[in-house]
Amino acid sequence: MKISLQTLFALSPLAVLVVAISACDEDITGPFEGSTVNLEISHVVGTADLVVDDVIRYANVAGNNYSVKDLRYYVSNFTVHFDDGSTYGSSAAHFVDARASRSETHSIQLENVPDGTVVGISMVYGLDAETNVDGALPNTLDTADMEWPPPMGGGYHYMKLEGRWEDSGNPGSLLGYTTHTGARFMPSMGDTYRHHHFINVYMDLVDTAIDHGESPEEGYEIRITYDVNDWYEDPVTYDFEALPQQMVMPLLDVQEQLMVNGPSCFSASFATV
Ligand SMILES: [Cu+2]
Repeated sequence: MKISLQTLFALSPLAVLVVAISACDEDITGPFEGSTVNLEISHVVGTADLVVDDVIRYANVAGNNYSVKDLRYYVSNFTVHFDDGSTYGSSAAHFVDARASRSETHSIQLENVPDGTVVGISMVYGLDAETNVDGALPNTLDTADMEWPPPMGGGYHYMKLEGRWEDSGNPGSLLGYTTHTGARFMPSMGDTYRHHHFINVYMDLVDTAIDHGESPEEGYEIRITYDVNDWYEDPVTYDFEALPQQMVMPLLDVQEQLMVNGPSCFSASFATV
C-alpha cells in the first residue's frame, strides 16, 4: 500500500507515528554525545557458520536435515541495559539479509550511548505493533519483498526463513519449507484482534564499561550470534514432519511455538575494536 505524505498527515495519529519512526535516530537526543556502539550480527547453525544456499548442510534436534536458502528478517528497538537499571535505546527497525553478499545489513549502529556499565542488550525480533503498519517502513525493494498479505492482516513479515528438508519416510526426496513469521489478523478465521508474534529478546552481557571520556577513539562492538538451529528446540521441539503444512504463516500454534523458541537463538558478547 502506498500513501502520500499528505494523506498520512490527514490521518494525524498515524502521521505522528510514521514521523516518529522515520526520525528514530533523533528520537533520543540531548546535549551529551556518547559512544557509538556497533552491533554486529553473525549467523550460525550450531557450531557452523550459516551458508545461505540450497545444499542440505544442517540437522535440527528433531532429526530433520535441511538447507537455508533464504533468511531475511527485521530487528528493532535495540536497548542497552546498565547496571543501575537505566536503559538507552532506539525504536529504529533494521532489515537483515543473512547472505554474505548483504553483509552491510549485518552491522547496526547505536549512536550516542551514554557512559555506564552495560549488563545486557534487548531487541525486538520482528516489528512492534506501532511499526508493523502498512507504509511505515522506507519504500525499498527489500521492504516490498517483506510485505505481509493484506488478507492476512497486512504490515510486514518479521522473518522469511526458507529452504528444503529431507523427508525421512522418502529418502532422497527434498521438500520445501517457508517459515515466515508475522502478525495475523484474519476475521475469516475467527480473529477478533491482531495476533502479534514479535519476540522480545534479552541478551546478557558480562559487565562492560562504556566510557566516552577516557577513550573517545575506541569503538565499542556488541557481537550478536544468531543460531538458526535454536528455532527448532528449547523449549519446544519443532519437527518439519509433524507440521500440517510448511507454509506456516496462517498457523497460530506454529507462530506461537516459534515465538517461545526464538529468544534462545540469540546471544551477545562485548568487544572493543
Ligand atoms: Cu510469507
